[in-house]
Amino acid sequence: MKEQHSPRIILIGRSTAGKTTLCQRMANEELKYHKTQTVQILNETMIDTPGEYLERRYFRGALMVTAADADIIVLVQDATEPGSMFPPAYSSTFAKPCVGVVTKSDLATQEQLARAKKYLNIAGAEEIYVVSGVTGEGVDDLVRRLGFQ
Ligand SMILES: Nc1nc2c(ncn2[C@@H]2O[C@H](COP(=O)(O)OP(=O)(O)OP(=O)(O)O)[C@@H](O)[C@H]2O)c(=O)[nH]1
Ligand SMILES: [Mg+2]
Repeated sequence: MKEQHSPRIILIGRSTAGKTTLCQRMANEELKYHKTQTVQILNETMIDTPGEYLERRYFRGALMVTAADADIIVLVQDATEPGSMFPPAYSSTFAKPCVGVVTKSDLATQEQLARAKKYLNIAGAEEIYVVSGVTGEGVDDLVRRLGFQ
């Protein structure tokens, strides 16, 4: 019989969106900034990707291959970013449940939060969570949804 495991998630979003900070927060690790250079797996459950995987067309194939290992796609959008790298209906390319996460809620205005949610809706996220990796706001709800302890 297959061993029970927490769902494996993959975080996708542009550079500095806050993917690594959120992973560290969800894993209860010390927040330590480092630029993600390559795919990193935390706690055997979180696949953290470099922003370049989304930003550069050349890496999109690698992102699809990496996402094949995941049960849930997590699209990460920085609330303070006045644009989005996610194409419309982006989630449909993965054919997996897709959760949207707006980061940097501690820095954002209501208008910025609403705009970020709209981008994630357009990208096809089925549910959207608003969090701050730095203060931890909203992270507990997300952790429950993702099936972590
Ligand atoms: N205020 C605030 N800062 C944040 C938050 N999340 C991330 N940051 C900051 O934003 C910067 C980038 O965060 P990372 O978590 O490294 O971003 P990333 O998405 O992993 O970026 P890449 O590894 O380059 O793809 C760091 O200086 C973080 O401290 C947040 O929720 N609030
Ligand atoms: Mg990173």
